[in-house]
Amino acid sequence: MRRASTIGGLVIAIVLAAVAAWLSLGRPPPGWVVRHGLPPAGGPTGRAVEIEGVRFVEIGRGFFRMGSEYGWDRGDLLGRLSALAGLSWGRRADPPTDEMPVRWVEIREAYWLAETEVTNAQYERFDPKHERDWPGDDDPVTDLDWDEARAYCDWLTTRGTLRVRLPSEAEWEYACRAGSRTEYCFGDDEARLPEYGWFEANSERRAHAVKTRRANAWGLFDLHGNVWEWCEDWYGPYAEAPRDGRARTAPGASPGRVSRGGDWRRPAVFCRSASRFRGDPGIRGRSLGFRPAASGH
Ligand SMILES: [Ca+2]
Repeated sequence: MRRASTIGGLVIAIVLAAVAAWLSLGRPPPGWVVRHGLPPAGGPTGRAVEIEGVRFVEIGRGFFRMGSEYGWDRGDLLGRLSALAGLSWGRRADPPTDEMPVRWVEIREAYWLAETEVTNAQYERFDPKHERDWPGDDDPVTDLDWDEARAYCDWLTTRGTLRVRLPSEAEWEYACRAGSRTEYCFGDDEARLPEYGWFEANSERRAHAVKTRRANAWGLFDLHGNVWEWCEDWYGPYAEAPRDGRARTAPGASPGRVSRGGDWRRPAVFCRSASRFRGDPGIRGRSLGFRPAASGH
């Protein structure tokens, strides 16, 4: 009898600790809102600009929780609850990944982000000789390394009034999440991913025209899947990454660069909002494209 009540007390304690931890995780660090006067997630400002056929939407400053609490495997409910209470019961997220730990990141400046991946037709205004991997004008352009993607951004800068560049990893995830804290922009249930993205289960082993799946809550397309998207960051653990929305650039550290979002040939888990991929800046491929960001105005 005494044993049963002890176990009951332990379970109640764990549940209470888990609820307290969950509530504290859901809030910004003390003082952030007051100090920065920021909305939790700024979202689109309603302004848009088009440069050489690429439509950019402006995204307001704000802050968000970057990364994943569970990584590649969410574990089971007991594992998640006991982890919050500092115990190791049940099946936990395992192994820890480079998406951890979750941390608050402030996007200090409003910025612009292309609403889709760059398409063949858009890229060919810059380089008409680039050979297409995918036939359609509106299919994403691929087979470009990190420097080539940046060269296109530099060219776009000369064609408008914004300074065009690759997005930082933080800007990318902030936009992908669009205010969500779940594994995908629409929630945790990967059964809904086919509505939002092209990936292994629905792509028929090819990339698809952009903007043919649903937009996220901020009006952005194909962040989950279709093609990976180069970011400006040099790959590294989050412990060394900026928390102000800037890209991590650390010459001499990892030779890898970050790309985000998964692609047409990968399972859903690669397409989660927090999923990161490390690639040498010289790699190219039929599943790797990009989406420019911009500063200015
Ligand atoms: Ca994508």
